[in-house]
Amino acid sequence: MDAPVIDIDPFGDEFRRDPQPAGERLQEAGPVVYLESHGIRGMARFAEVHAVLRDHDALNSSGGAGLANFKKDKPWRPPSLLLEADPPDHTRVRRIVSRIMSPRVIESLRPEFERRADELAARVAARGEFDGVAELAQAYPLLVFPDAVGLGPDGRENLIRYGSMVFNSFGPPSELFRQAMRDAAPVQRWIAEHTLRTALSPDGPGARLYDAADRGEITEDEAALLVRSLLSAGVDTTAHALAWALHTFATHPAEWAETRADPTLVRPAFEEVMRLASPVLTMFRTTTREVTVAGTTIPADEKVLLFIAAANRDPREWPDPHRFDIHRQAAHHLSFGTGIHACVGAALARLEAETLFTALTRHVRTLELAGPPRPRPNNSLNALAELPLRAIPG
Ligand code: OVV
Repeated sequence: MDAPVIDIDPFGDEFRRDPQPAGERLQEAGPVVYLESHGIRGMARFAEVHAVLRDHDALNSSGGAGLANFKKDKPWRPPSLLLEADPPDHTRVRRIVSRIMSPRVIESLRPEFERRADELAARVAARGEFDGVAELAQAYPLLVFPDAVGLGPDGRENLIRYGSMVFNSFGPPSELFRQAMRDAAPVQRWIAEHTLRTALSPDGPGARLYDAADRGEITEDEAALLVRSLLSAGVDTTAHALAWALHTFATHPAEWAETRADPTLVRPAFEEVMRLASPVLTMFRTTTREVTVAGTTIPADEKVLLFIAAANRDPREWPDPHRFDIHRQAAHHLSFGTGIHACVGAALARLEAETLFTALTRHVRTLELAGPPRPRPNNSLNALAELPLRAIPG
């Protein structure tokens, strides 16, 4: 073994409670480490995580984005055509989804998002004390995202349940995964039903994917699986990002005051939140051949764990990395990934954040914690279950 051996368990309670000290230990140990808890390699420095995400030939995705190696272990659901696929298959469908989710298409949603955000921000400001997770961070994506995709109004709570299943599945088949999978059948049935043409309004991205099927660019089954990707990755991730943005502003009153005074700071401040508090903690790639990273050789067909959140705080890349600096050039953080698998919904997530926090600058003068935040344990997400907040309107 030519990589330092580390006893950190990236899916254990201690790491989950506070991933930051572990991230620093991993970075100090070297560019590539061996995690004996799961018999895998890991990387937590920005340069190597960035390079590996871009080297999709040597480190692929069809081996799975979680701990399971799809070449050896049967996946719990048919693999995603986006997340868990490689070129050329990936390239073909990614092009279609990218077009349907293009910045121009997403921008057309702005007026409706602004209206919904304003209503919601006014309502919570008037309430004074509220749970930032349930009443804003989850409520807002659940309000706008299913509409934007073309889903009807019923059963939206299934999206949160399903997100939890998907992101817990990226770790070991632990108690956490078993809990997330308890009573999974009705949730999976709801998701499957809502990926069908008949469940989707004729004017949204869902229907546009079925248009591509009608043109013969993809099959009907592929269209359904691509809608499943939107439903898997589109709600939970954004909800946690918004929750961390609320938490960060609530604990940095000077930055909130500055952002209120100049709402053009909302966008850069959100990028800085994404850097500091990436909802995605870790993601895997699988080596397709023997590969040498920063002088360490990794054999073929090995899982490699990328510590995304740690890389975003690597002092080798970010001066004063733990500081929330809304004037920092933060947009090259890795929370949306990078390379061919970079988040295809990033523009939508950014629009949700921009519209919600711009509305909050109009309705909320001060924001503070009204109690301790409660974490939501998850195998790959940095997630909050509850965020008690107090807002003074203004
Ligand atoms: C990025 C991501 C996370 C979870 C699921 C998927 C994608 C998917 O394509 O299903």
